[in-house]
Amino acid sequence: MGQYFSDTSKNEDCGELESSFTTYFKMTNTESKIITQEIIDSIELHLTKGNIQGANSVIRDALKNIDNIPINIAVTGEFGAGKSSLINALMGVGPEDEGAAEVGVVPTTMRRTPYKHPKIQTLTLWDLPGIGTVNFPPKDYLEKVKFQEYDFFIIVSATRFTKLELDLAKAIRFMKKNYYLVRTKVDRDLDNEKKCNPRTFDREKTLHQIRSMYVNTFSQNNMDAPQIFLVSNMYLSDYDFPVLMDTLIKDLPAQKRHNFMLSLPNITEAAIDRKNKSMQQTVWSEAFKAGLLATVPVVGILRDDVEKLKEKLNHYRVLFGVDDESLEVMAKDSQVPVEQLKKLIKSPYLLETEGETTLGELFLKYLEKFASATGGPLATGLYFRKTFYLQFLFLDTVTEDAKVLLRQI
Ligand SMILES: Nc1nc2c(ncn2[C@@H]2O[C@H](COP(=O)(O)OP(=O)(O)O)[C@@H](O)[C@H]2O)c(=O)[nH]1
Ligand SMILES: [Mg+2]
Repeated sequence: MGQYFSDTSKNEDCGELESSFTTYFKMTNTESKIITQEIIDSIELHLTKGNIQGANSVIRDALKNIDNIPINIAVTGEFGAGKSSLINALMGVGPEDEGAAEVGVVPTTMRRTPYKHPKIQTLTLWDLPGIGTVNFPPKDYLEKVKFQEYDFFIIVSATRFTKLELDLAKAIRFMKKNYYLVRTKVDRDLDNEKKCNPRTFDREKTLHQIRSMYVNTFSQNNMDAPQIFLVSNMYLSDYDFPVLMDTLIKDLPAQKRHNFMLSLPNITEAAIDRKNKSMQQTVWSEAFKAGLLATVPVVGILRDDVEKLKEKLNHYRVLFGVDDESLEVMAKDSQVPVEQLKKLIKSPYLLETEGETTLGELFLKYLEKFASATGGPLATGLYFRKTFYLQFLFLDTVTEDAKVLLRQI
């Protein structure tokens, strides 16, 4: 066990560093990788040659890029289709929350409206006027809304697809952009169907019919139907919203995945786990980067580290929606006293008692929990500085807290 306490992460043997780095990223599946394979290869190459500075600078640039790269998502569809509601869903805010898109209002402007994600500054959702409202030909419409600025389009429809919308879809593809077709309000369709045919009502059959109607519209116009996501903005975890989240993450380039994953609402445990995986990769990369450059053994945890750790923990709590402000909102929405919610979770108390002893104890706890587990930095044979192990512990704690709250509410 003694080796885990070595306070320095300096490892003279580059071969070992190289293999631990690649081992970690090999354990991460391709679809959730936030660093591209080319970058991983380039780091590996630097390490093979013993070029520590080179490897370090590649990691530094990759992390900077991941943090700063903008993500712009266009949401288009006719008035009342559920664009504003979908934008709020993607931002993880309720219609009454600050910064939310106003729901159920007639658009007063024919221009696009940007909504900045409340937690992820680099992510903007653009509310575009429906093509039927402005009545432009698709090419002019796309020019007007500055199509080239978006990573992808979401076309929202609540009834059926018009010819103009089909043409728009075709034009988007022609411009070499991706679009996703989201059919909203399926909860309402199911309710209506149930009311009209209470005895013969079949949920799956009704959903299948909605899907088929869209597929037919495409095939009648000699177009391949895209994947169609049946969504309820009211009951996000019930239909295809989780599939939509998975698909968007998978399709985005690796360096945009991290912030996009973090931006998504905690609607399923799988979504929370994905955030964890994504954050883990950044902590791991930071730790690895620090490990490469460490030349002086650091004894214990410095006062400076304590402040930084506190900041980290708070940041993670915000990202996982278990910070005080999020708990207040949750308490109001679920009408459960905030004290009661706080009793269910651990992260608010993690750093409550100050001082090195507490952090030391936490560190021991981490080792107990993870020393025998496969995966994670311990399994790779690299011994990072204590502060990084604590960040992994924070990450797992906020992840568990988010899950506990999801189950509770
Ligand atoms: N039942 C149900 N109502 C929805 C859904 N999405 C939106 N709405 C409602 O439909 C209306 C129009 O939604 P809104 O998001 O403002 O549409 P927009 O005009 O495209 O921005 C509002 O009353 C919403 O509450 C949904 O998935 N299910
Ligand atoms: Mg709207």
